[in-house]
Amino acid sequence: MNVDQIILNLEKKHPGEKEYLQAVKEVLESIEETYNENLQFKTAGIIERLVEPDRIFTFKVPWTDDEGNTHVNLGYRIQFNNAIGPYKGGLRFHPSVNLSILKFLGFEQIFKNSLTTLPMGGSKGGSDFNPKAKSKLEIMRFCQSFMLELWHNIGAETDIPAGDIGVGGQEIGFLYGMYKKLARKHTGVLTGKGLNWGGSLVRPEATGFGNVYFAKEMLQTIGESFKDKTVAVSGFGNVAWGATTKATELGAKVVTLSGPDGYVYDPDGISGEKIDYMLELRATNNDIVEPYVQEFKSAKFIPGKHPWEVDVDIALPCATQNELDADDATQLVNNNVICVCEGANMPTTPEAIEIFQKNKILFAPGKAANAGGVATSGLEMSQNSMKMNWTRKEVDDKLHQIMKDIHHACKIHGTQKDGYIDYVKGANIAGFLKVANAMLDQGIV
Ligand code: NDP
Ligand code: 2IT
Repeated sequence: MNVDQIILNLEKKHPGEKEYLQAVKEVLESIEETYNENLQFKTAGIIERLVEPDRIFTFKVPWTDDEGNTHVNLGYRIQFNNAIGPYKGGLRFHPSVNLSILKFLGFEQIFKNSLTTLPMGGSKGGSDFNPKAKSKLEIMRFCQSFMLELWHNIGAETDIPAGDIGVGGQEIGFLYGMYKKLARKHTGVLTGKGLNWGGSLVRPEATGFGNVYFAKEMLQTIGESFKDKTVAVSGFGNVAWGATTKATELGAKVVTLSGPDGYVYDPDGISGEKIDYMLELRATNNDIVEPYVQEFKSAKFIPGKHPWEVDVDIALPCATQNELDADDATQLVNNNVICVCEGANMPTTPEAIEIFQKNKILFAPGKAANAGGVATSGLEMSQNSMKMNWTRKEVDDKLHQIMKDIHHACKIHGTQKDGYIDYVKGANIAGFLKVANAMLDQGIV
């Protein structure tokens, strides 16, 4: 395999899809050696078949606002690969959504889902709809219109969507209500459902909890723990909330949160009622984090900046892609950060990853370190199939074990000669091998 040539060809075929090409390049670079060692992969065209989605659905989503005006957004579902299980992945509602972003997320999801040890293929979807400042009824009408198109192409055994940026419990409820009405079936077709109608305990906090469980394993490899460490978290959404909660529970002090407007620095630590307030802040449908400093006087707001300039031991980027660049990485390294563990999908730029790895900082990619969310979605699917509910402890224990297993897989495939664990390589190789071998077994399809 010649990675540069493949990327060049893909660039010609899909010009301008920079996030997608970035994600593909990272995976191909990691697996190149493993791939070349197995001639069967080449003969079966595994790479050529993996980098293109099985199919893409694009559709128009018309909806009316509270004043009666009509709006049209674009809707997408990208079914990438179902070699190891039905397509599975979230829906993102954010004005920045485009094909490149959803293709990068869908591609990453294949390897992430493979790492969870559960039988799930990879997909992603969403819309350029902006849920900010919309009324509940506007969001409901949008979700209903979105599902009116999507429902033909999803199902509990074919493709199971869930949440992502801008899609939380409320949106999953509206989407599910419409699916149920159209399909006349009450099945586990979506995950992240409400507890009263098929949801799983721990799913809301699972991505953040899993992220911290993973970081805990990383820290253990150097004889460290979360106890008494300072932590910078970015974002103030679902993942940031779960990560802040669990890191605090393990004895760390989380000192930052961030939004598109800047970041909040709270040297007293973001714990207890402050974590609850984060949820309130998100629920206001407002996209700024600044109001935190009016509520809690210990904090200050730093406009237009990322939290990576703060002197911390651990960094958990939990907002969005490419939010931590080379300058941020240099700053963190200069401040002697020991561990950077991605809660978001691809928040660290390739140049920043290189800086962390050169400096032998513990660094884990999202496809391993944020897999707790989709893993718990997998556990929700199992409970739906069995028509049973596990207790909070049962789900949390399973999640914890899955994160330990993912860490172990990364260690097996990523440990370098000097003992440093290259988690990027480890995650990509472990995730790839399972999918590639399944594809080999199933012939050219
Ligand atoms: P939320 O919508 O709950 O929160 C997203 C956070 O990121 C918000 O603080 C949001 O601010 C901020 N954000 C979004 N887009 C941008 C942007 N372009 N620039 C700056 N900030 C931005 O989403 P989640 O917490 O669910 O998702 C966060 C990350 O975690 C994403 O990368 C997602 O793909 C990933 N992830 C989520 C999982 C889940 O189960 N929910 C599972 C695994 C990964 P605002 O909305 O105000 O712009
Ligand atoms: O990026 C992700 O893994 C998610 N948004 C969660 C997907 C899911 O199906 O639970």
